[in-house]
Amino acid sequence: MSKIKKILVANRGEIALRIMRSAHEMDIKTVAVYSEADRQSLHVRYADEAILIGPPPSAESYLRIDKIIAAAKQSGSDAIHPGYGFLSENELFARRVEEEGLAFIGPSAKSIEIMGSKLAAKAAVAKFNVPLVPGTSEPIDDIGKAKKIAAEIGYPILIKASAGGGGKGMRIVEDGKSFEEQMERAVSEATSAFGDGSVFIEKYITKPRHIEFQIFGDKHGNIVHLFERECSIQRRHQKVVEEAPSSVLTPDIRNAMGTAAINVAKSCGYYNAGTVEFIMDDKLNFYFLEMNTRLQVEHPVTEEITGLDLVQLQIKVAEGERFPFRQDELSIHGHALEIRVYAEDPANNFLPDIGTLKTYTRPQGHGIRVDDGFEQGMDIPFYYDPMIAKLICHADTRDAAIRKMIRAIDEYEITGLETTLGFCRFVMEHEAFRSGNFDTRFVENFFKPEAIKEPGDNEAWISAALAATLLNGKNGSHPEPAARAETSVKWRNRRFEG
Ligand code: MV4
Repeated sequence: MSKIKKILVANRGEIALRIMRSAHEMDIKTVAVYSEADRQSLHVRYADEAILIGPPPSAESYLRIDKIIAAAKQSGSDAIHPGYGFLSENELFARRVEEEGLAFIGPSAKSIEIMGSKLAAKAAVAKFNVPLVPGTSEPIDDIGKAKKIAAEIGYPILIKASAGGGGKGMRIVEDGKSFEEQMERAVSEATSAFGDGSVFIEKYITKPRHIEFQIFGDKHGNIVHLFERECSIQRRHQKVVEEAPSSVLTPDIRNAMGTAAINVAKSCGYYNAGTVEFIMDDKLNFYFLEMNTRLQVEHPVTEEITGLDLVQLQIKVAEGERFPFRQDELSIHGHALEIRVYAEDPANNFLPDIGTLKTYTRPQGHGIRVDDGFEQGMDIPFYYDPMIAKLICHADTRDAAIRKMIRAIDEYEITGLETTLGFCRFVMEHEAFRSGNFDTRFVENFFKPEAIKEPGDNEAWISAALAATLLNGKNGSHPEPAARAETSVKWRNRRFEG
């Protein structure tokens, strides 16, 4: 393996920029690929070269292996970074990249393939001392036999599709009465959704926390973990808040989980960055669920607490370098939080609210990081994920990180569309979040759109104007522009209070 000179980034938005920044710091040239919807995007402007690969729909652009390989050849790239989403966990893509003599900045195609199937993953880790949720580890072919196992495990149980993931293809069965019917439905759903009807059953953990471990391997067989991320604050399997470290892990549990995570990675000969996902029950028992064979959206919280640049490490590992640290040289520094700012309307069932960023001003200051792919005046395209930005805060303690996050949310000014900023502020201020005592049902248990008592935009303006008028002691005159703007921002951001 030799030094990489030019990387094609097979992605868009904030993660494409994130990857290119690290590449440039390493004197590596970058090539952007883009769809017709992304002509004006920042990743296109930031790259040394940019190649148009097709119309806006992902299936005709960012998911086209042939076009991306052609762009890599045309530009003389020697490596491809897939980012997250799109082709990042497609083993055919990883294999093709390597067959074309290019470096894939990620794990082997074989690792992706094994971990892409939950049953193959369970089979791989079987001899590696990794705790699994009680259940079956073979595809169910005999419903009668499966029902007996379900009765032994105890209801409720969960039917999962082997080819599923991220919450897709799961079915809860409350008792034996509906077992056969639910099983038939699960198989037929899995067949039509994934083209693979293999399902298995697990005991249903009713109040799980989602805790994942960042692992990193080099191509010389060294694997370390970079501690955990707590991602229990989710909405319909979409993460909303992530943090590191978790406030429930003791050093002993952290060690045990970290060792299990490394064993999962060893079971498939893993190298490069990966994430091992566990669920934890209310008694702090943990179980391996699945492995994500990519750099994750929430990787910045790990970067903040370890001080490492994960993209730089990914590139070095792809170049064949040894991992520069031993496990005992790594430690946790402070506490980091990340919120995902989506162009979605929390008052309206989180419906995407795409449009133009009329004003867009990022928060600043010590311990604040914003990873985004937009500037004021740009449109959030309708074709892709509506995430505007990730806001990351790092401080000495969890409480200080939360306070910093609230300050940053209040100073983040986005107008022109609705965002999840206020919703994230609601989470930050909630007693259950503050105490650290929450699980994956946080949003459904605590968040109700009725909690939003925001006056309509006009009313907010009137209240703001009135307040400013009273403060100024001038009856009927217009408030100063600065006072108006400030008051309206406060209104917008504080609407979830209470
Ligand atoms: C579970 C579970 C309870 N028991 N497995 C959802 C996403 C996928 N990665 C696995 N998931 C779950 N698997 C058993 N045996 C509950 C979930 C689950 C969940 C897990 C992590 C984060 C959020 C979640 C929300 C609902 C259900």
